[in-house]
Amino acid sequence: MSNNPQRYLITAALPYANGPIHIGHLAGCHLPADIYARFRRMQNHEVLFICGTDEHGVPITLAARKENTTPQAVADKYHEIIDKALYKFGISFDNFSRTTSEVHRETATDFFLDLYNKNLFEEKTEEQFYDEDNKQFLADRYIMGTCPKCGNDRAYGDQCEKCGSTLNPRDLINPHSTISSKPLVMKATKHWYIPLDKYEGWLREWILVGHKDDWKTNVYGQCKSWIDGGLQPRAVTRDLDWGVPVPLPNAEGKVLYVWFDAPIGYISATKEITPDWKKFWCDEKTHLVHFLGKDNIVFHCIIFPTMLKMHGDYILPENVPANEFLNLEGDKISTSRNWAVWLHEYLEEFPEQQDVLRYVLAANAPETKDNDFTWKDFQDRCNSELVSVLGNFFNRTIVLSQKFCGSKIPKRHDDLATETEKNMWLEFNAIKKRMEESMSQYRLREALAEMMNAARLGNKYLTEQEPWKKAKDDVYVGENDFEQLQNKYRVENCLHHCLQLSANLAILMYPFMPFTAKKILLHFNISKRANELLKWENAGRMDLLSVGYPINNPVLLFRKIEDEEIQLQVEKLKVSKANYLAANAPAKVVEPIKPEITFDDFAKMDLRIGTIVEAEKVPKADKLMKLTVDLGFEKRTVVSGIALHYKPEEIIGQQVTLLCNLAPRKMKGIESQGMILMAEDADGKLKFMMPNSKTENGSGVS
Ligand code: B3M
Ligand code: ZN
Repeated sequence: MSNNPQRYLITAALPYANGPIHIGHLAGCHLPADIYARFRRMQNHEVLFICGTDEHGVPITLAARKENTTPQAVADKYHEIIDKALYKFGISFDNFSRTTSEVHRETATDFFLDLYNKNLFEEKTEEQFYDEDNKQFLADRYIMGTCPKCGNDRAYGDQCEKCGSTLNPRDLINPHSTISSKPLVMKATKHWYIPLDKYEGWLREWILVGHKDDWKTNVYGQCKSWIDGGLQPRAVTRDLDWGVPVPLPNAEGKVLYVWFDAPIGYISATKEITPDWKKFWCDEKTHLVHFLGKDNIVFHCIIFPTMLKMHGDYILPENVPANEFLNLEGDKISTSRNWAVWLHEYLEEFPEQQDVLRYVLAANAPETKDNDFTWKDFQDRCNSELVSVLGNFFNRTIVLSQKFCGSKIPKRHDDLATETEKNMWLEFNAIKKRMEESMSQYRLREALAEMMNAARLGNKYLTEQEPWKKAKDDVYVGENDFEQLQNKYRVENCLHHCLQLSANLAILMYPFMPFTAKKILLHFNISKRANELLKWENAGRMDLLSVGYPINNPVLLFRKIEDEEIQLQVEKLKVSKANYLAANAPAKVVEPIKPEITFDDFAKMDLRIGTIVEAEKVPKADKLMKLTVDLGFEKRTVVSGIALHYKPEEIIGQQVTLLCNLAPRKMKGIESQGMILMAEDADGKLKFMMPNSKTENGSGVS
């Protein structure tokens, strides 16, 4: 394949610049796209890997409102944070652009005008919600009202976050503006639509027939259900003051819909870095591959391709290997709930550990179904796979080579080689082949698992050969002894193979763990030749390292992740959850104050301090506990509803305030001779009312 170089244009979905980036983004598209791009580059193909931030659309304007600043300032801030984080994770974009760039504005404008001039849009005037106070039409997200499905009175025009229903602003009961809080009026407004319905036949042919076998089932399935559900014309303009302006007269206050301009961002980003951009976008020979998460499938498989088709100058994607979602500790990742692992925070807390996260996310990638990221799994995979398999093989190889071969690449002794070495390399080459196969079908997890199998080959070989034993034997044998030399050569031969295998592993791992691959090359003093060495065609070569070349001191490839580190992360998530719940808790209903009483009424109560001396649960009553309270001068039996809050053994010795002259009452057949005073917490927990220091039993309370 490498002697048949192809051209690849690889894109990863443009993250919205309305917040930082988290592991869901990385696992969903940026990492798989990077793995694929690195792999194709290693095969000597011509590759352009494109991304950037999506800086238009309502989410940015909402963030600006929330942060009390301008949309541009929000975009500037998050563009930088996202760019930096992805760069530090080794995501090897050729251009990480932004949709507020001048080139993009021009490109998107021209694209729109091209379709307009060809008379391909439908123009429709429709009544839409209008905020008279602010003199603007409102995007769905700015409209709030009562959800017709669950009654939540804070549902948005596009979705109810309480019950999860997808809504249309017209579904809401009492729709009002989130900006002015006033009710909305209906007003006519004109928009431009792409007639998706007219392209249905073409889409059916292109996707449902043409890509039946090569698109992933999850992607194909989503497209099929969209097409079968009937396609409707779709507006590509909005009434909004943030975005690429609609380039037509009488279109003030209108911009291109963010999902119209964002994918054009791939074209603009290409234009920005090469004057030869047309060879990527307009030549049928280019393999255009879009990486993204499942919520973006319809835009990349149906809407954008229809736009490209309408335009006519552009190629269509060859594949759209979308991933499903990555959840976090069993829950959907959510920016608003701060239920996420933010990349910039990970980098601070696990410095230099980018490859560990890359490995875990790739090994557990949601390629065919939603998957869960847990910190425990992160730790397990790091410690039992990276440290114990890969790191262990490499470290043993280097340490033994230092010890027995004077820190130089030892000679290979083919005369001493057995079937074992031959089979090991045969298997290595088979692994390489299988990896190529998996990679070209976008089954990256499978390819990564094969890479680990190659490391296991090395471990197995080393363990079987036991070079440390052979080397030891040689101490006891005389200088010119034939056996001694043979053993020395066997050790050299074994370590030679292990060292060559290590360098070969660097090649296989490079798409997945580029930092570690380079660290390996550093040990062999060949970092300068990294680019020339890390070529796919070199994998399987037994002469990557030259005999006699020095080996550097061992540095651990991976370190063990300790329980405490994991604990800390889990705690952090718990805090996020608690904070979110506290901030969003429904306002507590305060019980109205009871009717007034006189002092005499109050004075009728005989309240005394006592100590619980016995406690047991009342059988067949979840809430009740039978207590014996010592009042000093006598003991009382009291039945109290605290069994869900305390265990009997916890409250022996607890001082309490007892209302002693309450008429006795039978509960579950037990006579209760008084009542213990309790306070109820905001979260419903019962607490004992008691003196703030130990007080003699029987003391009165007034
Ligand atoms: N910004 C949605 C997202 O971040 C959107 C992707 C655009 S790709 C052209 O999920
Ligand atoms: Zn609802």
